Amino acid sequence: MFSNVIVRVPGKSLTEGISGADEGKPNYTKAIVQHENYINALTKTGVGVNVLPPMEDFPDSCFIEDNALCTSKCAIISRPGAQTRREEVQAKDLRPTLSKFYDNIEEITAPGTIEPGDIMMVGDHFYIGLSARTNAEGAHQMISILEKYGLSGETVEMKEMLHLKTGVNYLEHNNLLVAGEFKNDPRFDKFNKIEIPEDEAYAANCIWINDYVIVPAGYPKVKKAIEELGQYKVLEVDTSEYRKVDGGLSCLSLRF
Ligand code: CIR
Repeated sequence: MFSNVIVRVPGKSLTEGISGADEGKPNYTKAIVQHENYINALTKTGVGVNVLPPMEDFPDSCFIEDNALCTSKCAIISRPGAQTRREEVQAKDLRPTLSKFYDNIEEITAPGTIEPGDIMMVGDHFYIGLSARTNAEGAHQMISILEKYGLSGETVEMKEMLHLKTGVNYLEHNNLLVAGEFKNDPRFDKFNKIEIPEDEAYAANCIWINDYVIVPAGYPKVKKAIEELGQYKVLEVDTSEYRKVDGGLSCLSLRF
């Protein structure tokens, strides 16, 4: 059960965000409308939405998921692996906002790097992808912090995807969306795996919030597969402008 989310409105600089997508630059006006629709969908799930203002100096700062890991016991401020994102976590409003909800705030320190887009929560256990953004030291620090609070973590080797949750996302009720390189990873065999077809790979990044699953608009096979599970109310939000800078639904919020 989540009660709160934190989002950050994108700045005009979103057009300069890091991208490997080769789909052109995001349209800022459209991105703002999509962000409002995202907030409306989150509100519908019953959570309180905390909206932080844009940070023009950081083109990728709307992808606030990568700034902290919010657990049931503590929040951990990250240390992003991407150089242009490293200082995002120094935002004046990040720690004070987390402090409204958490007494315990920890942080990852150099030389560790970690972007929580690489971290998937399954109950009290956290899978941490070792990506180009998250190094072994960052994962090690994160697991030590989690253990201090009675939580646990394990690392996941990965080769192709930007972040772990680019390709694997937990929808509670033992249901796991899996795409690409994670389809055959035996560590996920204990879940009810919903395999994402190659042509809808982007939609592996859906988010579960309470009784709802939010799915990116335009991926009918994935939407149908989730609806057929019969356990969720499904909402669609168009994220086309965020996809152009490799971002998806999970990246746009902290949920706790
Ligand atoms: C980046 O490359 O960092 C951004 N353009 C996209 C971040 C996506 N975040 C996520 O998957 N958690």
